[in-house]
Amino acid sequence: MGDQPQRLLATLEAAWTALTDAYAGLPDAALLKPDVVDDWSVKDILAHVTTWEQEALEHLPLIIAGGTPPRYAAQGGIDAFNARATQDGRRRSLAEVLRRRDQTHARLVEFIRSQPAGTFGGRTRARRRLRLDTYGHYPEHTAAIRAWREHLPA
Ligand code: NI
Repeated sequence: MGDQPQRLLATLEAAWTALTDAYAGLPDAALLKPDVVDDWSVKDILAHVTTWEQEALEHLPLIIAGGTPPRYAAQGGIDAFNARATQDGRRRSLAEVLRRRDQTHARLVEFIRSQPAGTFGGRTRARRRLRLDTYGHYPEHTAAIRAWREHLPA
């Protein structure tokens, strides 16, 4: 492992911690409340974030190998993909969503660690895809949870 993954992992973990801090301490019932963003609950958001980490894990090996993953347009577009994934998430219990969150994130970190130095260099397609699916994605949802939480009754 080279030094580049260490900095990348620090960036990833800082964004991840900000996300987990945003809902830390909320009771389970609050995690299930809709309307954090549109009709999504925190649970829906976490399932969504996990879906995109899974997408990164699925497609990064091909991108690293120089290939091009299938476009979401072929599946009806990103919005349709997200809507299907949200429905899938709603069929899972909160406990399962949280377990998948932890397992998927751990797999992602392990995957990054396992790659040779330079794999995620600044201008690589692999870095761009990783950013879009993970530490560039979490903050949008972190901010939404924080804004919602400020208006929760104490
Ligand atoms: Ni999102």
